[in-house]
Amino acid sequence: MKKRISIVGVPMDLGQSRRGVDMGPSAMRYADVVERLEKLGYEIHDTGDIEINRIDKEEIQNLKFLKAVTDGNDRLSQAVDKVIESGAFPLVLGGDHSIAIGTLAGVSKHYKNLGVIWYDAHGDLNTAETSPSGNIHGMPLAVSLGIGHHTLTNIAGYSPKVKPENIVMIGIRSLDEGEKELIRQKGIKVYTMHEIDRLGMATVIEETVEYLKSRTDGVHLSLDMDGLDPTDAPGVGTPVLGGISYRESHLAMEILAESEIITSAEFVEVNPILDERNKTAIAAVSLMGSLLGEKLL
Ligand code: 4U7
Ligand code: MN
Ligand code: MN
Ligand code: MN
Repeated sequence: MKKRISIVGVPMDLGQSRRGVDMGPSAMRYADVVERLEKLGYEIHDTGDIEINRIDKEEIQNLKFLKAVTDGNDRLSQAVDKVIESGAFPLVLGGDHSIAIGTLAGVSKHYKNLGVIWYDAHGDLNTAETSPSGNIHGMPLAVSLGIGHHTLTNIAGYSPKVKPENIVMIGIRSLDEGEKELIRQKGIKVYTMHEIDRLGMATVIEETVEYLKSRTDGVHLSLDMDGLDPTDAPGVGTPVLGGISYRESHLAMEILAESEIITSAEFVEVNPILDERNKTAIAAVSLMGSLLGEKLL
């Protein structure tokens, strides 16, 4: 039987303050995600988009749009849960990174020891107390560790979703003070840009695979397109100079494909309004191709 992939679109833009990232799923579909993955021999089921409530501005305790973000993630977690139960590989298209809360809530139910690769310029380890912005897209990894507002941590009815020792962060170059503290306190494994420059991406990913293989029974890839350098991925809301190149990212995806450890993935923060001729969506789809086995020859 053909291997199956189910695509779940999440037009979420309320986890941050720059409108347009809700059009990310459309931009990646326009960049031929379905056709590209079908060419690799997969059976693709595009399940469409999760409903996100368009509500007025709402801020509770430095958590912007808490209710709408919670509701959307609740629906997303159920959709992802269903995909895994159907036996397909969940491929989630964002939307801002607050959607990792729902994706991980749906995925981690199915694994005792879920591994997470967090590919991002940022740590996304803030809480309402440490966040300088109140934007929930800066909090999903903390929430998944069980740290944060209870409506977010309790999505799907259990917490935490991930253990700190099962996380590897890659591409990090912008951390707030509270995030640095949490990383040290929890002993989370991090490859900042410094380590990527020193070791090279091949070694970073090989070490990551080695580390996660032995301790996890599934690995989720959460890929924030701002992990890439803004020259290669300009269509993101919070760009940070000095990022991972397009080529290094492809190499990373190719090594992950060979490793066969990835059991679910999400590609987030594509904002077509800020993009240049859909460049960031095209890059994202190209990375999905490599992650799922596309070869140059
Ligand atoms: B993204 C930030 F302060 N840390 O919390 C915050 F720098 O999902 C940015 O990685 C968060 O894009 C970026 O607002 C969240 C800020
Ligand atoms: Mn289930
Ligand atoms: Mn992020
Ligand atoms: Mn980011």
